[in-house]
Amino acid sequence: MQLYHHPYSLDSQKVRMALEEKGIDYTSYHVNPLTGKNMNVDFFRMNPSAKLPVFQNGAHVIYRAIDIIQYIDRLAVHLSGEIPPVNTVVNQWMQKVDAWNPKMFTLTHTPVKYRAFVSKFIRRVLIARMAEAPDLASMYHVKLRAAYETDDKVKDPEIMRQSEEELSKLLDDVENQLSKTKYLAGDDFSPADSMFIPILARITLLDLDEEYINCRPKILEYYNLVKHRPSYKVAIGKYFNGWKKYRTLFKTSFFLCENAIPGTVLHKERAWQQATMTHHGTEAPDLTCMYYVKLREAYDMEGKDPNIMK
Ligand SMILES: N[C@@H](CCC(=O)N[C@@H](CS)C(=O)NCC(=O)O)C(=O)O
Repeated sequence: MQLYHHPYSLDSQKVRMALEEKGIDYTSYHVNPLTGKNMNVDFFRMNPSAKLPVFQNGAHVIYRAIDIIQYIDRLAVHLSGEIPPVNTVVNQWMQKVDAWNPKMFTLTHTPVKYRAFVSKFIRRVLIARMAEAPDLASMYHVKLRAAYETDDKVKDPEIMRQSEEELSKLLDDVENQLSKTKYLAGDDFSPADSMFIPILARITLLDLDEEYINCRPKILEYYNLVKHRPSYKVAIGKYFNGWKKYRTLFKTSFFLCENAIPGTVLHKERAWQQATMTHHGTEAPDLTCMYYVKLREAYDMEGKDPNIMK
């Protein structure tokens, strides 16, 4: 079994916690979305959404965190030989937690300068990969368009308000539940907890504990309790406790700075794109014109961004 994931990715953390809780062994592959590694051709070919995590068991590939966790659960039951009834309470909580999308919340609480820098870098990677694998150009194009849409959305104060409101509502429901039970779906730890705890860790990473956690005593107590679990330590604590948080973040910023020095990525990639285009043009002359249309569109989108050439 293989898991493609990254310590930064909240949805990956959910799956990693569930795997640790069940004691399931797997081969781990780190794919850093902040450095555009999820756009690498081999990975993108397997998973054109480029989203993490991806779980593979033989020919079986699963893409959504909730589906992976349900699969792991069934697998663990199968291995232990017992067949407990389907726990609807656990499932309901899993669906509820899954319904909150952390993307806009995270982006709107990330400093603008850093956000713009990463976004520009990712768009350049996308354009370069498009030229590298012209057969995937239209899929890369979908991602590029989505990246521009996200850039627009993130500037909308209403989007920020909405994501904050949805999170507060989820936390209020959890607070209420934790006043009745020790864990989310009862008095035993369940996959619903594996899905929820990374949300608390994200709030901490964004330095928002005061606003969202400390004011909810039951959640605070629960958070302090679950932080002692080995699954939390392996999936989250290991990367984000104290100074390690800065080491994890530093590794990515170092990569981004190295590759963003003017004249390296952009010019090298452009020269290379020309070569690739010529190569593919010769290989499939009937498609040359379409390749150029895709690349031209990508460059046009790039040109529309007032910051991209700075
Ligand atoms: N519905 C998916 C969402 C996965 C997702 O959005 N993953 C983020 C990281 S937590 C990602 O890979 N983003 C990179 C991208 O969209 O290019 C799931 O539950 O697994």
